[in-house]
Amino acid sequence: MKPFVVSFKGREIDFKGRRIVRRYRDIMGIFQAVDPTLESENPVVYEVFEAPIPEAEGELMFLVTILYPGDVKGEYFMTKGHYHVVEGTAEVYLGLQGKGLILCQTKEGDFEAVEMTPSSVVYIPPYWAHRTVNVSDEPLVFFAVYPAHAGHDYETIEREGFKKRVFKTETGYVLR
Ligand code: PAN
Ligand code: ZN
Repeated sequence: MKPFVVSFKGREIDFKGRRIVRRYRDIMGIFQAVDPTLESENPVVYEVFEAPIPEAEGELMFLVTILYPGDVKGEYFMTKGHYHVVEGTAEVYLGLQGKGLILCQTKEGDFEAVEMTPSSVVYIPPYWAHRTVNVSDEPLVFFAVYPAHAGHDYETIEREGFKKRVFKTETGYVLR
């Protein structure tokens, strides 16, 4: 592979790699309630634009996620969330637009939630599962980079969930 550069502006992102689109019906099981209107409209909840990097040790994968604003009966739109399969791998998120909350937890039961706004850099250490929640009313856009061989374990989170969920209130968000 040779050095390369990609750039993007707003939502016109072409990182030349995979584009992953998650619609409501693909991920509705992660939310506490079911919303029949969303079920019939089936909107895009988030999309991921990856760079064409091989999933090999030594490589760094990078991507941009756009998580749209919205909620399911008060529970904010969020990503599925995962542990890395190679658990000793960290990740860095850089906020570009909107306001997010990154829920992090370990298999030992530790839990942390950190806010991400434009220009803030979030460090997710090895062994911490992570899920992103859009707590704003605009698209949450962020850049991520992690060891390309890390892999994604979604099953553990599907089975066990995160310790807390994030709901909309009149004054902001609340964790329950
Ligand atoms: C992120 C996430 C991305 C989508 O790039 O993969 O935001 O979230 P889910 O993978 O949980 O659906 C990341 O943490 N990659 O390792
Ligand atoms: Zn990750």
